[in-house]
Amino acid sequence: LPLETDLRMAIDRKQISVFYQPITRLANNQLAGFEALMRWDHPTRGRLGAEDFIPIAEETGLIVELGSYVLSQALEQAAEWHRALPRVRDPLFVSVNVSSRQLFRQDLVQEIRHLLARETVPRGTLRLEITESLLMENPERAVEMLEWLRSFGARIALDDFGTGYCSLSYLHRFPCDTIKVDRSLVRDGGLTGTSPLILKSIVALAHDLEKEVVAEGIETKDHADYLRTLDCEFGQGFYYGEPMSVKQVAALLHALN
Ligand code: G
Ligand code: G
Ligand code: MN
Ligand code: NA
Repeated sequence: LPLETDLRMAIDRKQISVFYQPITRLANNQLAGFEALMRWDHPTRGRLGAEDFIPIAEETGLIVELGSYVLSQALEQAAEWHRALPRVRDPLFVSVNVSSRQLFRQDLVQEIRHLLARETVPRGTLRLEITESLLMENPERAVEMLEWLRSFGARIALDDFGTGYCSLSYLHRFPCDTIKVDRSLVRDGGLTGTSPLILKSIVALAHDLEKEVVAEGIETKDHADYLRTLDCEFGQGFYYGEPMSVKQVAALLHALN
């Protein structure tokens, strides 16, 4: 497995980087935070997206080390953004994907507690994105972990919501603050068909349960406008911005100042 061998050395060789995709508050079109997304600049294969190597990283357990790296980078960046931006606006949050190999390790809780103590960021800065399939691997343990993580000030986002097989029951079962509606549902939003109704129902249900909603895959102004009419809090997608490097984020924040 050559890719696996390469991946073992990728962090030390500084080939792994974290990109950040903007998440926008729909009500005022203001930048609200970013999702951290791993990238691998492979020496011969070029830049690889997460889907090209996360599965290998999960199989081999390397995801634990990679995940720790992303978490520490993301929090370091968030602290940097807070220093860079004036205090008049809400602090930007950073949303980090977590795999099951990470979540079900005893020391993830300690790790996050230490990171939150090291970087002085406001409560709620760190959001952890967790998929429902991950939660279903061990629901009792997942609930326990999520409660610990929240007690340290991390927020929990249910990722890829609407793609699982019995999504709605999870909203009651798992402690979470935010729901990220999968882009497959947003794609047809505002157009004809059943998707707009499903979107509308998901947002309404989330709000009844006092959870915020991020709509993913916002690619057009129509998508954004439709989600805004539903009072969906946040939008993420190519319409607002692609995942960008640390440098690009810095330039973006500089332009906001
Ligand atoms: O941006 P991209 O197409 O590469 O992301 C594809 C998927 O890979 C994302 O939906 C996300 O679930 C996963 N992913 C991206 N970055 C990370 C990461 O840092 N950790 C984990 N566990 N998954 C990630
Ligand atoms: O699964 P996760 O939701 O964490 O996914 C983030 C992935 O979605 C990344 O791979 C990112 O590149 C991709 N993505 C982000 N915005 C858009 C978009 O507007 N359209 C499409 N097709 N993909 C997007
Ligand atoms: Mn995600
Ligand atoms: Na998602």
